[in-house]
Order: sequence, then structure tokens, then C-alpha cells
Amino acid sequence: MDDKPIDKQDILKELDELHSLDYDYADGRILGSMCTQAHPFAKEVYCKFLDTNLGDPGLFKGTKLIENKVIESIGKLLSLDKAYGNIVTGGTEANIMAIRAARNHARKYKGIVDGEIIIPDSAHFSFKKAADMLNLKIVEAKLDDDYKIDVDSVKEAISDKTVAIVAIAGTTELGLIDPIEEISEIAFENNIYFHVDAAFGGFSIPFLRDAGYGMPVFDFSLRGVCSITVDPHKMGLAPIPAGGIIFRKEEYLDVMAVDSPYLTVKTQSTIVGTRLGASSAATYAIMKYFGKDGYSKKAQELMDNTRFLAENLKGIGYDLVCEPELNIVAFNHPDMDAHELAQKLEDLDWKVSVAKCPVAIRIVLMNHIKITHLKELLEDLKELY
Ligand code: 0PR
Repeated sequence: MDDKPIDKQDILKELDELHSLDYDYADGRILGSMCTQAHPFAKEVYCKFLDTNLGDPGLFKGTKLIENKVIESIGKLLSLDKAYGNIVTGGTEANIMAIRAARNHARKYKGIVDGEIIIPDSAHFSFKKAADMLNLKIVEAKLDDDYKIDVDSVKEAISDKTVAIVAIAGTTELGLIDPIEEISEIAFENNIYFHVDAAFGGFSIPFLRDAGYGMPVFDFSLRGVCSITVDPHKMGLAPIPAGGIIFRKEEYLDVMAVDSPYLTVKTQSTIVGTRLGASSAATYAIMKYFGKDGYSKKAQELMDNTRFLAENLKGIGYDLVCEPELNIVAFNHPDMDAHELAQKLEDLDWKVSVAKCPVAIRIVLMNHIKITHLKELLEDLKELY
């Protein structure tokens, strides 16, 4: 730190210079991100609530009510009348909370120590962090030929140490939806906690289903589902950080509660202590501002862009890994390695990412990618073909 205070203008100049090194979503060059520009209204609300701390909710009763309303509203979107949960920093924290709830529940009610979690090969790496922190063993379920969790493989993986089964509604790499209804039944019949990671799909599948897209059921209307991750800072267009964890029953929060004697509430179930109220307020504002109609329109626009990209890629001669179910397209050049193609695209200033299972270029069609950007990209891909 400098000894003497520095003039605001000088500080801002330095920060602006550094900020200019960042890619800007608005340029349409960021093709592999699940985050996007937050809506200006959400940012305005976010700034108003910057000093609120939900770690001590007795001091911020109004902001706590806002968090409760957001959880209730997301719960309803996911077919749950009375929802429990929190707005947290993102999908990682939400998934860790779900797995912690499952582990503690199994320890308390079934006496399981040295537990195991069954996750698909396609699961986000946040579950590896969860298993590491919570001292659980990961048992990986295989994927079927369509890159979705193999139901038989889940059945085979169940043991008397299983504390949770995880399935994904909107996989990170391909945007696919696992056969959640079948897994839900298996979990229910075996009395095992079932967590659905809809960090990406949670803010689009319900709207697409209502708009007539043939979307499978993935939510609390399935009796086996115990918790769902759904992230406002992905398809919800809320500012970072905003993840969501929704539990079916309050007891899942209770089994994680630790005493917090000197605070305005006597127990705390979240992982972090001091935590942003701004994320809840901004999420509340943007959900009200868009309403179901607004989200539905956005989700459909993104699916239109997805179709446009997928069809044109095929037209040029690229191979799609699978038909997109959500707004992610993964593809390969018939003769060129995906990493080589990714490098060529990088050289043309496109920020792409490469999926690992299977290895392919992966494009997440978020709100900042417009048709004009896709046309430019397709021109470049035509040249590279
Ligand atoms: N669950 C799923 C299904 C996810 O896709 C992700 C993140 C998470 C959980 C974890 O969420 P948080 O990153 O909010 O903790 N998926 C993206 C990924 O890892 C996140 C991302 C976003 C990556 C923007 C890059 C980027 O520029 O690929």
C-alpha cells in the first residue's frame, strides 16, 4: 500500500487501464461463458444494497425478507409451494450446500460415515470440491451414448454408503438434461437424497416448457428431488455473484445449522458468514422486472440463435456432437482436432472453450451474443473449413 493517499482521478485512470485488458461481453467475442452482462436495472439495485449483510439478518430484516421472497419465487417456478434455501455466491456454493445437507442428513438419520456421492461423468467440477471438503468419496456414473447419465450405471453404483445422487439439468459442456424423472424414482425407492444441478438450465427450462418446447420434468414435482441449484447469475441475468439453492424441506437446512450465539439469529446454515444482501435484492428486482413473459422471450430468442448457429454449422460441413437441448452448441471439424481449431479461432480473437467429454468446441449462446456476431463467426469458420 502507498504511504500517502492518492487522488481519485489517478486511481480511476489506473483501474480503467487494467479494466481495458478485460474482454467485454458487448463485443460478442466471449463464446464459452455461462455468465453475461447483467441488466442495468439489476446493477442499479445491486449498488443500493451493497452494505447489507445477510450474515446478521436481524440487522437487515428487510433484506432478509427479500431473500425469502426470491427463494419462494424460484421455488414456485420449480413447482414447490414452500421453499427453503438461500441466494449464495454461485453454483459451486449451492452444490456444496446441497451435498453438505445430504451428508449431514445421512449421518444423523442413517449413521453413515465415510459416505459416497454418485455423480455423472458430466458433472461440474464443483462436486469434486464438495467431496474434497466434506470428506466424501465420488462414485462416477457412466454416460450413455447420448452423453446423459446412464440410469443402470446409477443403480449399480448405489451402496449402503451412498449419501446423495446428483443429476444435471443443463450440463456445463453440452447443455443436456439428464433423465431426471427416472433417477428421482430410483433415489426415492432407495431413500437416498437426490440433488439436481440446474445451475444453468433452471432459469430457462421452465419457460421453454411453457412456450411449447418439449422439455422433460426436472423439478420438485418429482417426489425424489430434495434440492435444486439454480443460478440467477447465469440465465437469470442477475449480476455476479448470485447462485441459488432450493431445498424441499427445512430439515435439510437444520442438519447444517451451527450455533452463532452472538448474532441476531442463533444458528446459521450457510457456508459463508458475512454475505451479500445485494445479490438477493438484484435478483428480486430482475425477476419482477422481466416476469415469466420476459424470461420466456429471452429463452426463446437464445434458442433461435442456437438453432441458427447449429443449422449453419451443419451447412458448412461441421459435425454437431448432439442436437442442442438448451442454448449450447458443441461441434467439431471433420478432420481437425478441436484444440487446433480452438487455437485458430483464438488467433482470430474469438474466446472459445473446448469441452472434454467429448472433445469439441463449445459455444454457450448467452444474451450478449447477437446474430451479427454469429454471422461473423460463421464466416471465419467457413474460411477455416
Ligand atoms: N453447475 C453447473 C451445471 C455449471 O455449469 C456451473 C458453472 C456450476 C455448477 C458452478 O457455478 P459457479 O461457477 O457459479 O460456481 N459453469 C460454468 C463453467 O464452469 C461457469 C462459467 C461461467 C465458466 C463463466 C466460465 C465463464 O466465463 O464452465
